[in-house]
Amino acid sequence: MQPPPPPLPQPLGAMATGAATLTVPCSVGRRPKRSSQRRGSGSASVSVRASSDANTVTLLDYGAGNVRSVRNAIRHLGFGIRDVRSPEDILAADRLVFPGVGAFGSAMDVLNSTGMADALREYIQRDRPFLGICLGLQLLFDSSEENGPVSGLGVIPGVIRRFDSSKGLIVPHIGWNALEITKDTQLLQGADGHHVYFVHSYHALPSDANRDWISSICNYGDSFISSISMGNIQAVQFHPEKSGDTGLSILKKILSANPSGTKVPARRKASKLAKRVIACLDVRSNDNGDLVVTKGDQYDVREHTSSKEVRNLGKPVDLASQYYIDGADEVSFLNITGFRDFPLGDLPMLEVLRCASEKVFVPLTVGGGIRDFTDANGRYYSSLEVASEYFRSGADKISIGSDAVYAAEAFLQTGVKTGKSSLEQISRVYGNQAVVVSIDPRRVYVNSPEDVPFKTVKVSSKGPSGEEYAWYQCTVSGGRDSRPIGAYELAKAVEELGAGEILLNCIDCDGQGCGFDIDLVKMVSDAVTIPVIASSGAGAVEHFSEVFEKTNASAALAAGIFHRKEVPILAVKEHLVDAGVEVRV
Ligand code: 1PR
Repeated sequence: MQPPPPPLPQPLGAMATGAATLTVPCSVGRRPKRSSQRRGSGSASVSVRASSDANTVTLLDYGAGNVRSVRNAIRHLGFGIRDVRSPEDILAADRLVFPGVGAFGSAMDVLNSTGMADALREYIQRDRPFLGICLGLQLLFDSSEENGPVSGLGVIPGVIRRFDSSKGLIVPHIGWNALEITKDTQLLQGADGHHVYFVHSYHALPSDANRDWISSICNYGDSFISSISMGNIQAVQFHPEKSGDTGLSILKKILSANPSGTKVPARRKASKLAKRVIACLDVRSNDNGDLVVTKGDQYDVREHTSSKEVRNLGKPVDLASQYYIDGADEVSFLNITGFRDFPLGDLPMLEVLRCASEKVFVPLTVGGGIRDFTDANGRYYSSLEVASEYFRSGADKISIGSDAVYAAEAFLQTGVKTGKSSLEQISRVYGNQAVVVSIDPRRVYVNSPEDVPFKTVKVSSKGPSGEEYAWYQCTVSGGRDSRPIGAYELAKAVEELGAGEILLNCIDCDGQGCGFDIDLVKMVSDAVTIPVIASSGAGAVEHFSEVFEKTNASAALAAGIFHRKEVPILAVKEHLVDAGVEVRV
């Protein structure tokens, strides 16, 4: 499927538009062969036209996903943005940022059909300042096996391949890794020994043919290329705009670039993928109509007083910003009444997202109400439109709850992937790494696995009547309705349908502070090869180390203990380090 069309041209507003002539080195038209020669060294100089505003960055956004995070980070660093509207804008750029998003094939279709592929090749061959991010790195290579093989820009030798999940590797690779820096470059100085954020299923492999380009590698199953650097051409597989202070400092160096300076960095080994600690904000309107962060006990968010008000634990943007400063690896917003309110009618929620994305430079996930919808005037909105609005407003990932349960039930009944479910549509356009499925199961004790047609576990603590087994029944509408499907069956089905990650709640444990449901988390995280986020029940730092030691969870999420300031995020991280669990500190 094609991505949405390129964005409408943005007015340049007050940005400087004057052009000047700059002299730049040139090594036009050649891919370096096998030397350590930098592009431009010893080459002739040519004059090219470029804008005169040293504080303006030209951004290539072809409209296939969330570029808002990159925009926010660039603005946060004090730069203005000029959008590319034509191939000529690429050639006139002073510094070009290309945050490729979406799938490789769709991106190349857009670049080829708009003439931007040729302009990009020429810009790069002129050794003009360039930063590719994520897919913006991959597109520089010869080709990709994603939707293909599909030819890329052909600047760097090599084929982009999928991580191999056949031996149990969790794919997508989502999370924080430290890099092994292999080239003397000032630009990665800030990354030395620090974790940066990755989210991708495909990767570029180092080879003799592309060795001269590589500035750092990373390990995830295989060694893969995490950044390239050649003259003024930089590209990173990670997301500097979502890598906290470390990422912002790298981005700043690249944008204010004097990339020719060199420094010999310490060579550290690439780290293992760090376990993530996620802060979750359940958001809804209170009875006065104000959007507040709330928190339930087993999903009941009303005070146990005569007023029965919705519990108010703070303002969404303030809390999200604080958690970013405190070291959260991700922040999730769950619009918990989204199942009954139409999210695009919930403009305050979109505004919350916009404001949070200007202050939070780690990944933001938003969920609630993602489904097809017909409004009171009979206008139909597809789930893809709802998700797109969330992405445009600053979400890096969206999370689907109820609608994923219905899609999984239908898939398990028929065995047919219709391609029409919200899950399938959104992951096809935005990539499965951008789609989380949030599961809200409730424990149901049974005496024997034969009692139910669902996967059971032998429970660590017996049920009220001495039952030794349990299955975990999925619910929809915030736990209000139970469905005939288990968490295990749901997790496997949504993985097939295109989910990139599972947010695994547990209604029994929610808000209880007694620890995660280890039986549940183990069952689900052993069953799938996509990352599982353990959620519900954290009450102490030890609960985090327990879930990482006893299960295959990639991340642990908590809400109440952070909102009530009972346990700071830093204390969780310090405890995990002491327990030998790799985390981003
Ligand atoms: O069904 O697609 O509209 O999505 C609705 C989303 O809202 C789902 O992700 C669902 O989990 C969430 N949701 C709905 N009702 C509630 C509620 O609490 N009444 N919140 C709700 C789910 C669970 C976690 C919570 C953890 C950690 N909240 O997000 O933050 O349990 O809490 P703790 O650390 O305090 O134990 P759709």
